[in-house]
Amino acid sequence: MKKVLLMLTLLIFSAGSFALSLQGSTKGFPKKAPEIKNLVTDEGKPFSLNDLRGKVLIVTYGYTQCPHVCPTITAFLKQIETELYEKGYKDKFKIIFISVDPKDDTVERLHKYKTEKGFNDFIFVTGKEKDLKKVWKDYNVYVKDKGIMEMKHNGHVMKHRMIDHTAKVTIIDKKGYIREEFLGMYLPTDKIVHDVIVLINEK
Ligand SMILES: [Cu+2]
Repeated sequence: MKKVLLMLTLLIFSAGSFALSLQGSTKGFPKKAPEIKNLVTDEGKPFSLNDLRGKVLIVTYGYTQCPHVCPTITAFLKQIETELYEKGYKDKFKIIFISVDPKDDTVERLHKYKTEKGFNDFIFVTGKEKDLKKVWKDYNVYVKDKGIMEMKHNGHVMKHRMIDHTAKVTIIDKKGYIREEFLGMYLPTDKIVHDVIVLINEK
């Protein structure tokens, strides 16, 4: 009897500490992930959060012509993906990249970006401006298109398409609830890997 009680206590304790052990920004969460409508994947298929229910989702926001921020974020995400694959969690999570550039990020451009950069298992998502705007608003992503800007690189003038945008990752659990976010472009890969595993193992 004592043994059973001890086991029960341990179980309850570990279940409790699991829920508390998310390491991102959890303020305002859990929150039902707002519906994402009318968007399309880089394979030209309709994008639906419901189709991904049962997987932990790692969502970021950016554009293919982004000079620094998005390449940094996607490199970290690739590292996270590799670690989770090595730990045997393939098919238990999905990385999603939602465009902040309806003007230039066509389905074709997103697909080319994904395959050229080796992000083959990520889902890139785009759509019409009004539909994307709704998603940015619902997911609290700031987006400001600044057009073409000239920047100097080692004495050369380079033209960049500049869109200011929030750099962050939103983590959605298997039941479709936003649980936490990681802000900034330098993603703490260990923490994200840890948290995704915690959420994969939730009932
Ligand atoms: Cu970017």
